[in-house]
Amino acid sequence: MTGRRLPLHSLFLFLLPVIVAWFGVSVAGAIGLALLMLLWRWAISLSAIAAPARMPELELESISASHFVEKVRWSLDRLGVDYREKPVGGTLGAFFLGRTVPVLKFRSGAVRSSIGNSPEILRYLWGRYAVERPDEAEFLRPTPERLAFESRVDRCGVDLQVWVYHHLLPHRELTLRAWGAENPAIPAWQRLALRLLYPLLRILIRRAFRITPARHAKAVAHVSALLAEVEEKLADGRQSILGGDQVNYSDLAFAAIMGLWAQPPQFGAGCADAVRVELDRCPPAMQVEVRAWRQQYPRATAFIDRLYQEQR
Ligand SMILES: N[C@@H](CCC(=O)N[C@@H](CS)C(=O)NCC(=O)O)C(=O)O
Repeated sequence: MTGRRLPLHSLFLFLLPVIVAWFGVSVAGAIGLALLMLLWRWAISLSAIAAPARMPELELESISASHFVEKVRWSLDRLGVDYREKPVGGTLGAFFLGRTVPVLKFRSGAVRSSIGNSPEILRYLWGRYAVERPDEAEFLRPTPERLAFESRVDRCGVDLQVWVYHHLLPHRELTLRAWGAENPAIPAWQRLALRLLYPLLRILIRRAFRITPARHAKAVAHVSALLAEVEEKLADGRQSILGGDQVNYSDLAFAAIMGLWAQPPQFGAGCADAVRVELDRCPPAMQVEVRAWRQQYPRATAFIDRLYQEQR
C-alpha cells in the first residue's frame, strides 16, 4: 500500500537521464544515482509494510459514463457498503495503461489487491459479503442461468460501445463531454490530455472497435435481439427478467448496460451527471435509433426505466 510514494519515484526515474545529461554526470556518478533510485524503491516497499498509506477499504476506479462501471456501482450501492469512486478520463486507462474499468481495489491483509472486469467484481462481492451481510447480498447470488444471461448482456455492452462511438466520435465536443472533459471530478491534467489527444484517441477507438457502418448495423441487430427476448419474457408480468418477483444482479446488469442508450435520469446516481449527453443534443441518427428501441420494445424499456426510478 504505497499510496502516492510510487508515482513520485517513477517521476524521478523518468527525469534521471535528463539530470545526468544536464549536469554532465560521470559514469560512476550515474551508477551511483541508479543505486540511489534502487534504494529509494526498496525504502518505499519497506515503508508500505511499516506504515501503509491510508486508503479507503474499497475503491472503484471508473469512467463516469461507463455502463460496465454502472453495473458494479449500482451493486455496491445496493449492498450498502462504503466505497470511494475514483473517476478517470475515458480511454486514457485503456490506451496508456492497458486496462479497462471498472477496477475494484480493496485491502486484503497487509496488501492492496484489485480486480478488473465487472462479472469477476460481482463474484468477489458475492463471495465476500454473502456471509457478512446475507440479506443485502442475496441479489448477487449467481446461478447458471443468471451467469449465462449476464454474459449475453455484457456482449451487448460491447455492441453498445460500437453503437455509441459510431454516432458520437464525429462530434468532438460531445465525445469529450462523455469522456469527462467537462467533469470537475476528473484531474485537470487528464481533462487537458483528452482535449489535446482527441485526434489520436479517435483513431485508436475506431481501430480498437473496428467501427464501420457494417459493424454498427450488427451491433444494432445484437442489441435489438436481446431487447426482443427480454420483451417476450416480461410479457407474463414477472418482476425479474429470468422469472420471479425478486430483482437480482442480472436485472441490474441489464438495466445498467442498456442505460447507455436508454439514459434514465438516475443512471450513475449522481456520479454520471457531468458526462451525460442529453438525447436532444445527440446526432439525429442516434436519436432515431433510441426512439425506435423505445417504440419496438416498450416492456423492456419500461422495465429499465422502472428499475431505475424505484431501485436506484
Ligand atoms: N468486460 C469488461 C469491459 C469493460 C470495458 O470495456 N470498459 C470500458 C468502459 S465502458 C473501458 O474501460 N474502456 C477503456 C477506457 O475508456 O479507458 C467489464 O465487464 O468490466
